[in-house]
Amino acid sequence: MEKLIITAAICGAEVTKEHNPAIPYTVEEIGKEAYSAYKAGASIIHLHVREDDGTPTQCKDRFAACIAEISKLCPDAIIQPSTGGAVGMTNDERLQPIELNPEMATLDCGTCNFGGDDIFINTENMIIDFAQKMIARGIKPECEVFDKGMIDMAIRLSKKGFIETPMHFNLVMGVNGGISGEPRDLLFMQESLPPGSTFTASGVGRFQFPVTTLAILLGAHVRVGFEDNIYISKGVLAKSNGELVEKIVRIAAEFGREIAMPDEARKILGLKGRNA
Ligand code: KMH
Ligand code: ZN
Repeated sequence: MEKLIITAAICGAEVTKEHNPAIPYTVEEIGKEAYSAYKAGASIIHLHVREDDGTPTQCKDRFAACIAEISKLCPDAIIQPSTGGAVGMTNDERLQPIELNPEMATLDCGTCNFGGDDIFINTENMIIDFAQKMIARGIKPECEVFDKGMIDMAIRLSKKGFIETPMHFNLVMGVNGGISGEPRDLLFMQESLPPGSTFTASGVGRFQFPVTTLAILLGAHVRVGFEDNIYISKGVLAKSNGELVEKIVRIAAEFGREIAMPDEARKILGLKGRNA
């Protein structure tokens, strides 16, 4: 079976220190959390950034500072900025980190409810615009899909040349408004992917470890981290992203799945390496 790529979503835009005091806000805290995940076996850091008070931001300079800090501590890690940002941000705000030419960035492939009154807006024209801007900069998109229809959207847009193939997907399961994270949901999503594509699976909240464990068995890749889940086990807060990654490494070892180093992950995903 292919080696396992572990992505750590270390921060997100929604969770706060009130949920778990270990959520990183400052540049130093973000660097420390990225390092804890990297040291434990994560090769990709999915990155959101915050102001020092925890407010989510897509500010290019803040991304640049966090990327520099992470690169100092984790020299070969793949850093994957979010272009999703936080619910309610404008397109221009969200797109700022791609100006730093990362080797990867997320591309959210559809609109969905996001809990309460929140709607995470990604219209077809927005997706095309984001995708074209990524192609122009040689950035590999990770297609974030929260439901099956978003896979179909990505397939349609790739047929029109807006997303290059083979595509890489992140199946985000268990968002309040997207597909749930039951085993049959993951199998259905996997069956719906176009041949030749790669995928990572993420489970939100209580789905984090069931979804990722099944993904390991299926030969897929996984994402863990505070963005999706703040608990190491039922009712017990995780002390760090590294602790969540360590748990996934233990589970993978039980099934004989080796962990991909960052350069091995680059090969699997067809990345060209860090952009200048
Ligand atoms: N924070 C969510 C609204 C992404 O990173 O591309 C969007 C999100 C997806 O986290
Ligand atoms: Zn994200």
